[in-house]
Parts: sequence; C-alpha cells; structure tokens
Amino acid sequence: MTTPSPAGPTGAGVPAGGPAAAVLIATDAPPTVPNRKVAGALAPLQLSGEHHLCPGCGHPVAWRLLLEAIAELGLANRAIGVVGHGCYTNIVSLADIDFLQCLHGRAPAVATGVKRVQPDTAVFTLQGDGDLASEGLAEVLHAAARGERITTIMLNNGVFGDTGGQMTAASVVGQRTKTSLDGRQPEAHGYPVPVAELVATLQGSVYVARGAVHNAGSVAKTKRYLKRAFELATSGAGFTFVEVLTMCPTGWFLPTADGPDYIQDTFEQTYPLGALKDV
Ligand SMILES: Cc1ncc(C[n+]2csc(CCOP(=O)(O)OP(=O)(O)O)c2C)c(N)n1
Ligand code: SF4
Ligand SMILES: [Mg+2]
Repeated sequence: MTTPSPAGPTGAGVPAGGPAAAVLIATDAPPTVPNRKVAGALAPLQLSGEHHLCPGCGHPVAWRLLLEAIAELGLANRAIGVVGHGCYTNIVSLADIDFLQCLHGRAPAVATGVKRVQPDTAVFTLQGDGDLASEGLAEVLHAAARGERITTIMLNNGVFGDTGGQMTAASVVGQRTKTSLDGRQPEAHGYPVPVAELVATLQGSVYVARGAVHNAGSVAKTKRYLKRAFELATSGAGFTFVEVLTMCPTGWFLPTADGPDYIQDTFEQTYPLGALKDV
C-alpha cells in the first residue's frame, strides 16, 4: 500500500511512490476549494430555485429549457406565457417573464387574443396533457387551423398530475392511473389521442415536434425544438407546437428513479420523438 508523505500547503499528501502512484488525500487538512457549488444552478430568467413539485418530476427540466430558449433568442422582454391549470403552472411564480392564467384548456384562445392585440410579442402557451388533450382539445386544433402566430407547448406526463394522477386522453394503453388501476384498456377507455400528429395535419401549423426530458440527448434536442418553434412563430410563419414527454413518478406509482425508463419503455412507443413537421 502507498504511504502518503505529510500533507503539504494544499492539504494533499504526495504519494511516496511518485506522481503516478495512487493519491491519498489527507483528511485532517482544510479543503482547498469551498465545499459548496461554485457555479450558479439557476436558469436565465429563473427567480428562485424553490418549487413544490415532487422529486423526479420532469416538469422543472422542461421549464429550464423553455427559459433558456427564450433567453437565448433574446425574447425575454416580449415573451408572454399563457398557462392553464396543473403542476407545471408553478412556473409563473419563479420565472421573470409575464404570464396569464386562464380557464382549464383555454390557453390557445387567450393567447390568440394577446397576440392579435400585441403583434410584436412572443406569445406561447404552456399546458399539460390533461389541460390540453382532455379539457381543451378543440382550442389547440382551432388555433392551429387558423395559423395563429403563437407557440403551444404541451407537457405530456399522461396524467392529471395536480389532482392526484387520473387518466387523461393522452394516457398510454396499459398505463396505471388513479382511474385505471388495472391499466388503460382500449375496450373500456379508448385509445390515447396523439395531439402532435393531429396538429401536424392542419394547414395552419408550420412546425410540430415531440421531445422529452428523460435523458441528456432528448433534453438537448427538445431545446432545439423549442427554439425553432419560437423562431417560426415570432417571424409570422404560423402556428408552432412542441410536445414534451415529462416524468411523473408520483402519478405513475413508480419509485422516483424509474421515471426516465418508464418514458423510454412505454411513452416513447406510443409517442415517437422527433420533428413531425417543419416548413
Ligand atoms: C374546469 C376545471 N376542471 C378541473 C379542474 C381541476 N384541475 C386542476 S389542475 C388539474 C390537472 C391538470 O393536469 P395536466 O394538465 O395534465 O397537468 P399536470 O398536473 O399533469 O402537470 C385539474 C383536473 C379545474 N381547475 N378546472
Ligand atoms: S404529481 Fe407528477 S406532475 Fe405533479 S409535481 Fe408530482 S411528479 Fe410532477
Ligand atoms: Mg399531465
């Protein structure tokens, strides 16, 4: 075994066997770097690191990508977000951009009004799958068909997370929810509604993509999708839509760490990732 020499000024021992030998650190010396994070962890436009979402929730990752995209495109001063109701709505209290909250599912209609009154703004909606696919599906389809110059973002975790994890129109076949304890069965509950595919068929939509936040590669691509969607909508090209698959271990009855694999093994089979439409 290598025996360290007495600790030097840095506190680290020099191995008797020379620099190439294993290094043992003397633990009785003061640390040479502070025992805390040295780089800021807040995203641009993020006011606080505090949120009330569950450990392992995917929404905060999507929030971060959204804020980074807005900041990097220089849209912070003219971005206006319109949210519905859900766990994701907590973004309004920790992001330094303007938000409106509206009735469940109605965000695309409210965003239409905002954009038409203030055409120079970068208007987007942030909605959950319960909000958008279950409560307000007509709103997003009409906004897309009209070619509104807004961006709609749907955070899809396949449950009404905020009210306890009930099944939504986007829950996948076999998914266990509070209202489908034996798993979603097509005979009893029907099939999931693929919102992104529906929006892509409408002439007024110019960009449709589906991303996810369960691994590093998907996180990087999702940010690119968001930036492209904002660029096209703010340039006046038409309606843009980005769906983001997010983890909800609480609503899925899963241990926190199993959330990413559940997206990969289950959601991705129903909702393939990638750009579905690009002008
Ligand atoms: C008209 C109306 N119906 C129901 C509710 C109750 N409600 C509040 S949040 C929520 C769940 C939203 O689920 P989702 O949009 O998927 O967001 P998540 O919580 O999963 O992020 C529901 C049903 C409400 N506020 N208003
Ligand atoms: S219930 Fe689901 S969506 Fe809501 S905070 Fe918890 S993990 Fe996130
Ligand atoms: Mg949801």
